[in-house]
Amino acid sequence: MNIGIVCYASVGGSGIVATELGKALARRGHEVHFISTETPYRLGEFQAGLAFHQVLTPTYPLFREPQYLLSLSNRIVQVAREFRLDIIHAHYAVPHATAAFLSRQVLASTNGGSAPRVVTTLHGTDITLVGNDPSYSQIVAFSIDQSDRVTAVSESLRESTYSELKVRSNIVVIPNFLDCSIHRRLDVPELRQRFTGGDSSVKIVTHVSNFRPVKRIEAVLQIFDRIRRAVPARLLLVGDGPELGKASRLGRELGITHLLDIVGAQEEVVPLLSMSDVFLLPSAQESFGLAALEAMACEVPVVASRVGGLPEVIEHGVTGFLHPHDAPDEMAASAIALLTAPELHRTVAAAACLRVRVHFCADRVVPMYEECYRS
Ligand code: GMT
Repeated sequence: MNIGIVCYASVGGSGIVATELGKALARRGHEVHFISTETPYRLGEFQAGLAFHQVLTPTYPLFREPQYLLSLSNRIVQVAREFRLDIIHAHYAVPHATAAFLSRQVLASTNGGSAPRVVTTLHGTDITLVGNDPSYSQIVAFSIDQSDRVTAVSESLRESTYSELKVRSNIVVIPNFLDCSIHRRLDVPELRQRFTGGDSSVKIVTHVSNFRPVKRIEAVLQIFDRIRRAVPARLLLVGDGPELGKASRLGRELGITHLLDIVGAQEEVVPLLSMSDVFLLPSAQESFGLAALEAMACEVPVVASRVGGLPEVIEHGVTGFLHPHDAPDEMAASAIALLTAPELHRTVAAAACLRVRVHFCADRVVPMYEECYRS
């Protein structure tokens, strides 16, 4: 099939999932055309069957507002015509489902009613934080309902879409996934030594995100502050975003700056996760929690909030620990238990990794998208 994947290129779960899906589909013999403002993050080396088409949004002094929806829709029309797309797959509803709908209308009107089919995948904040804002909600709900197929990355997100946007479409849950040949724990003794100074008693507590308010960076620091009082530990912060400055400021206020390793946005997270002992994800909302899945695949137990789709990824007490998002004491207690009881750590790490391999690898999940396209 010829598939156009519309996604955000910036660092974030929806773009990563869209990129991994495109790469996997190309390996399975499909022709995939990414349509985005920049080469998608994590696209990596050239791969046969993959092409990238840039969306350029011209500016004009009369407009204060960039016309992204129009330039994107126009680009989809061009790519669909030139490469005879069968499917336009919009990742993240805002405004990609609307752009896909608009371009399908244009294509159908100039081709005797025939046009590619539109699939929209809902990722989370496109519904729970942005899409349900009264400034957008009517158009977002309409555009989702105009899609030929709609998928959501968790049951929780499916339910929120029905309850918050009153969408009528049948939403199919297709969970997020990883390329499990890449997402596996590596042996990285030298890297670990760089961060621990060679002291084997020092534990590495890690958080990876795009540092938005929804990730609750203050909670990451508060939980770590409790952990380091009980166990020698360092906090590794990976990623970038508007709240990263807050991490440094809170670190200073808590007097733990010397225990922080802030490495910014990194394309290769597997080596960093492979040297980690515990992963913290105290988000206020998380439709799925791809970062948690990546940690679990690298045998790092996750301590996270019991919100959104995280309970569909982590079974409390078996493959990680879940607590109310505003319970730093409970989260710290679980992390300390993991860091001080090697047998518990081994059992949870192994169960987490097994859960990823059984349920969340590309070989299991990508055929679900193919089935969706075929239908
Ligand atoms: O979490 C973010 O801020 C980024 C956002 C995105 O669109 O990239 O992530 C959402 O989609 C991911 C991929 O499906 C999910 O794993 C994240 O849980 C979800 N984030 C939230 O729901 C807050």
